[in-house]
Amino acid sequence: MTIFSFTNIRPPNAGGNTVVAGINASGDVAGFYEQSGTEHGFLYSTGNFTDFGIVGTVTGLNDSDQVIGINSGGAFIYQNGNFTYLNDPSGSSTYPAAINGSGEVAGSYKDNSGVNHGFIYSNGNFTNFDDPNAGIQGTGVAAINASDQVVGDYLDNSNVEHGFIYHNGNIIEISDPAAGSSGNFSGTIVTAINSAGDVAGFYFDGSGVAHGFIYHNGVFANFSDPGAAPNSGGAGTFVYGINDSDEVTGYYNDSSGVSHGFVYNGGTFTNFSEPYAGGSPGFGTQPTAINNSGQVAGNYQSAAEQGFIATPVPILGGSGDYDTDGDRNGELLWQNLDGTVVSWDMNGAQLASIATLAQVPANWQLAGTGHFAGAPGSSSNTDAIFRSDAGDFLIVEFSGNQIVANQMAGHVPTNWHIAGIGDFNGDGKSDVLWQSDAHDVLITEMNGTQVMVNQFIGPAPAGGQAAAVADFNNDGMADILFLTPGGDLVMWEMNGTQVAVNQTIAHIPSNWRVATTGDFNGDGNADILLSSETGGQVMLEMNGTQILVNQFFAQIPSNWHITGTGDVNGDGKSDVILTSDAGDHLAWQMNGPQIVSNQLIGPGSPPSSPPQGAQASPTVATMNGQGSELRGDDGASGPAPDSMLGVLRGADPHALDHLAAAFGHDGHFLL
Ligand SMILES: [Ca+2]
Ligand SMILES: [Ca+2]
Ligand SMILES: [Ca+2]
Ligand SMILES: [Ca+2]
Repeated sequence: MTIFSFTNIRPPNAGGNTVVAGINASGDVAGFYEQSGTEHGFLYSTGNFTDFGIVGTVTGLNDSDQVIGINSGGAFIYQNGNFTYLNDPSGSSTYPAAINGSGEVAGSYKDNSGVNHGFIYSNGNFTNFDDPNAGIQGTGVAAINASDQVVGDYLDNSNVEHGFIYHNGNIIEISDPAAGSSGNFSGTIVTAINSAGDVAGFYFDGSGVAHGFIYHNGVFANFSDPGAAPNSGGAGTFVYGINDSDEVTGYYNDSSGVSHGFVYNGGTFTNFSEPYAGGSPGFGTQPTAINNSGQVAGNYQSAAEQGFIATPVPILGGSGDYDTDGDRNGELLWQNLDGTVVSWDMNGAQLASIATLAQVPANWQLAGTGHFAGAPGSSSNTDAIFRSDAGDFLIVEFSGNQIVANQMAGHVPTNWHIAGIGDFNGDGKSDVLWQSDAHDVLITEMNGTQVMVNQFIGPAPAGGQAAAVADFNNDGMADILFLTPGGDLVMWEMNGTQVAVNQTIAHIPSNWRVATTGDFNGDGNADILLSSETGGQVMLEMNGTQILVNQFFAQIPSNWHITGTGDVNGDGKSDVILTSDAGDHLAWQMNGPQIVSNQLIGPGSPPSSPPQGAQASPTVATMNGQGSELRGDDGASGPAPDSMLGVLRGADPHALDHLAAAFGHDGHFLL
């Protein structure tokens, strides 16, 4: 199980669909986007886009940022502003499918009869090849690895797909023995090969349902995503990428026909959806490639088709008091990618120390923090809850940096997910909120590590998703915030397992989501932080179901993400933790919707230079006026002014009109 953060790939001039073709070892991606009826190629690298003009298509890139595609000159390799053309002299319509680290390109061309043939291009020379079993459409090519092994597929004379590996004049046929051999969806399709020569792809069974496979030395390992609802031919599990650790990526179709991404690694699936992906049948989230860092690139459906990078990130379990220095600052509890669980002792943005608390197996995941053993302020430290891929959950109680209890608490089927931690019945001890894939809601009332009551509550409102658990009315009992597919924010004020108040509090546009909650103004009522697909940040200060303040307060670059909250300076107001794709962390010390300090988290004194890629967004400038002020530098003391994030400060706390004007909405940002 992996947690991903998502970077939206949206070139500045994109006016329609954006398609991502591949990702390299550095996390750079290449693709093309629509602008005024034409398609432009782009390379995205560490937050910056390079546009290389009108293209027919872009199909891939290598670790040296050589990009391949087709433009008016034919097939090309683009690098650093220069085009090299590689049109196979044996035919026409040269299609470059993939490029390896040596700059060798594999692809196909058409002969005078329109039949496809494979080629390898290396330093100006072409080697052409065919699979001898290919039918009248010829040989198609998908990928090439560092050893010049090329994979592809062909239709035989019975219109059944087969894959192959071509290397040095030899062909190995790849036909999964479980594949069907008749019908519209039949046979084996090869899509990827890694540096060890392991091949990935998918096959259609006798019913036309797709399943994934990895092929290694003549042996097929087949797999199907458990979320796939293969109730018809042409649906199922589709594989498009493999890395050198044999992690594969692709997508599956759910029972509604909507696509979701997965990474499959040694028998374990991590399923995911880009957070802003729409839910129309036929699309959704569709990965296309995975690099050796486990970063996945692909496309998702929003207002138009968009690209994404999914980057594996450490899990922020939450904020609490794990230390013994008594400074009352909320330390941060993380599960790192290597499974170590660490506590960061915070002093504002300064990282005073790191304590390693535990090492958990790869199939266990930090799912949140709470006070299972007792109320905060007593002798009890904050506790943590972990969930396994098999559905078990356990509670870990801390005293200082020592684990004093480590207790298996129960088992809940894996189609149920921990949606939040909070004290629903006000006994001072945390409880657990669960939500199922079918959108049902369950509360487990806990007494320390003991399950007291498993109470089925019922379906979430309007098929919604629990977005947060927090005490919005400061009555000591946790409440639940849902976001429905239609964009309604619905609050359940809870009294134990009873829904005391069930109220729609706002309607938000389809490209906004709940990022996190916290008490940002310190009045005891939890507040809501909303984020947009394009990096806008809005704070809703709450009093129960009432929105007291609704304010746009920041715009962040696409490669920075809100990770969670914690009170890092101990002033009783929640602060916001952000993480970049490069793994840097930033703390926003908050006073309501105002960012009073904006600094990289690190040991020692905070750095004086702003983080790379974090800068004022030009789109925010259009929001000036009507009592709002675009701040360059707020003049606050300290070396890292707010200028790096272009914070908008509004005199009018109800920034509804400014929001509507800024985003071109119809004034219905929040109703
Ligand atoms: Ca409780
Ligand atoms: Ca409450
Ligand atoms: Ca508050
Ligand atoms: Ca604070």
